[in-house]
Amino acid sequence: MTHEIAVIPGDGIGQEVTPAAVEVLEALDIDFDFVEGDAGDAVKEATGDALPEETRELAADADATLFGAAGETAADVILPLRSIVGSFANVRPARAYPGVDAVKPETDIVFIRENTEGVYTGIESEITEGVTTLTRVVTEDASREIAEYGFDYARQNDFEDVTIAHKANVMRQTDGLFLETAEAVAAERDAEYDTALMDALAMHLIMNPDDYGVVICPNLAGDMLSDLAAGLVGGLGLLPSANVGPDNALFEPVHGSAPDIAGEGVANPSAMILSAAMLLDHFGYDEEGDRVRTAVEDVLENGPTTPDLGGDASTEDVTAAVIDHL
Ligand code: GGG
Repeated sequence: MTHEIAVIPGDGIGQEVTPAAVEVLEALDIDFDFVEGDAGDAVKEATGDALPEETRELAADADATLFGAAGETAADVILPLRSIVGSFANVRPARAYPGVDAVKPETDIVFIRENTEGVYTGIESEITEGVTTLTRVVTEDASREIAEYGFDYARQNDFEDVTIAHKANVMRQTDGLFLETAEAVAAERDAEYDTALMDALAMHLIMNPDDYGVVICPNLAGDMLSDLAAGLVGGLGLLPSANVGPDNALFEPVHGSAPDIAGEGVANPSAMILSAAMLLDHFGYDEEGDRVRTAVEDVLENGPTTPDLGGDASTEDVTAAVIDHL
């Protein structure tokens, strides 16, 4: 069976790490048909539209999408793409790997980030000069969907600790609904859990990351806390993610376009290749997904590594080493 994969490198280092992931997938004995689409800052400059209609259609029609990185046009590119594939959950695992100089080597946390609402609705306006507003939307349906996904994910992947992140003492209605709904889901499953105010949680994650397993978060909190956790394990070059919906999915590294190193050929492709491993899991190629993860782990431990991890290897060197290990 052929799987059609939309490949959208996007901006900056997305142009460098996305081909690396495709190369790794091509090295496996699986029938993938890769079709590339354009999106991002340069496309907007050239055409006036950061996400052209043909790219939208490509993602909608494909069996899954590999996305690289969004830059200044993130709100016009990655948010619509996540919606086009119907994703409601953004799964962001933050793991420390042997051989990588991690601040907290005991970290093994999966952020289950609500992917459709919160403050990422794009409902913003300038009501008068110098006064702007943003509408934060939280619904019972979306809160239920993400909480069910999070508790099921924890059970299926043997995580004992589940934490519901919120700020319901301040955002009483919106995060109040998120928290109340997630706690109801836990009660239905007779599942153990903790709740945590997201500001305090940021501190506790740094001090005691081993107290946490699965963290179920509203949208913005999931975006921020997963980046914080990247800092605990060696940087953003190591965090993959899956945007999961009922019928389709999009896989992307947690990092953005990294304009400071874009074009130099030294971006760490690990996060993107690990995102491709999550794509393999999604299609049921568990053994191949594990092989890719093991290959990345071997390379992280034994080199070569890119400058973000203290090495001097290029993106291509690391990709070739991963394929060699496969
Ligand atoms: N590949 C992830 C990416 O491009 N991140 C840039 C960004 O601004 N993302 C916002 C988000 O993840 O919601």
